[in-house]
Amino acid sequence: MHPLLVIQPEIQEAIASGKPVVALESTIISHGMPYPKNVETALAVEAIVRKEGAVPATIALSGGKCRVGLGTDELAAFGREKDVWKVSLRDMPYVLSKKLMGATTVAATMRIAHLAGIRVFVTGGIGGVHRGASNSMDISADLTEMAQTPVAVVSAGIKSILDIGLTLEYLETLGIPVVTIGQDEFPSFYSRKSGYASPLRLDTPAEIASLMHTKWKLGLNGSVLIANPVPESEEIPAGDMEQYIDEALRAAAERNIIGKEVTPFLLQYIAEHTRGESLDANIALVKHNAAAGAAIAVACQSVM
Ligand code: PSU
Ligand code: MN
Repeated sequence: MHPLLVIQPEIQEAIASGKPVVALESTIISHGMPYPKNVETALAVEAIVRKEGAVPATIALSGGKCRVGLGTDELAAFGREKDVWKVSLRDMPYVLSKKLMGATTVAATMRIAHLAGIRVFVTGGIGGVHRGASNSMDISADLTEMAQTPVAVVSAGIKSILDIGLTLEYLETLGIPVVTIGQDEFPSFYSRKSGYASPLRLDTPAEIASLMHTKWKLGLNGSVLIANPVPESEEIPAGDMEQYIDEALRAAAERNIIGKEVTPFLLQYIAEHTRGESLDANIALVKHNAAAGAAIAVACQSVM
């Protein structure tokens, strides 16, 4: 085993015997939702993965190790503590060598999942190309990591705090298949609509598992992005969100928020200014993604 990995025994056993395992990120816990709903959601998501027949593996950094699988107390600490680092690839060497607590983004979680031998990863939304990126050059390392690491990512699409059109172009450049489950339009996180057609559509876990298998069999490295539209009953119309997003972007510009602070700032601003409605939608869609990801991990058993 890799010397920087600590894998919980149950997860290690599942990986070794080819049972379905689903990786989960921790930035969404430490920086994506307020306490205590973040911890409740993380535990509920793990339970859903289990119910669907897969083993959950929440990933984070502590004590100089990449932890694959957190105990309940450790998971709660990542939700409660104030000084947890947000760790993308750039930050991994520092946070590990300093033995700090680090919550992993999509990029860092994928890398660790791959080191551990996990093929399916569930999150809420990925990072992407920010609005105004032609000036700021703010493009998430999630995208470049997805270009090289063979772990499928299940999300509810891309939040329109980002430039969805540019992000889809960038994903095309990087050779990342983008598949939406059950509809032709690419979803935008809180909403089932985005105004952009999904590059691909597949309707069943078996078809998605087969596409993943085919990509990797070809020797094409990198991810498959699977977009799972938020359930209709939980969705917030894209038009309603747009005003909050515009406000949040203006506030970020006024306060000169840059770099890794941008995404957490926007997420928190929007959550506060929609009186919790966006948080409820966020929780619902992550749970929905957990079920979809577990079903895909189960389907992968028959094709991999
Ligand atoms: N987008 C969301 N919710 C999130 C994130 C993104 O809708 O919680 C988090 C994920 O952990 C993602 C990270 O990997 O933000 C991207 O940060 P950045 O834009 O700084 O790369
Ligand atoms: Mn960024």
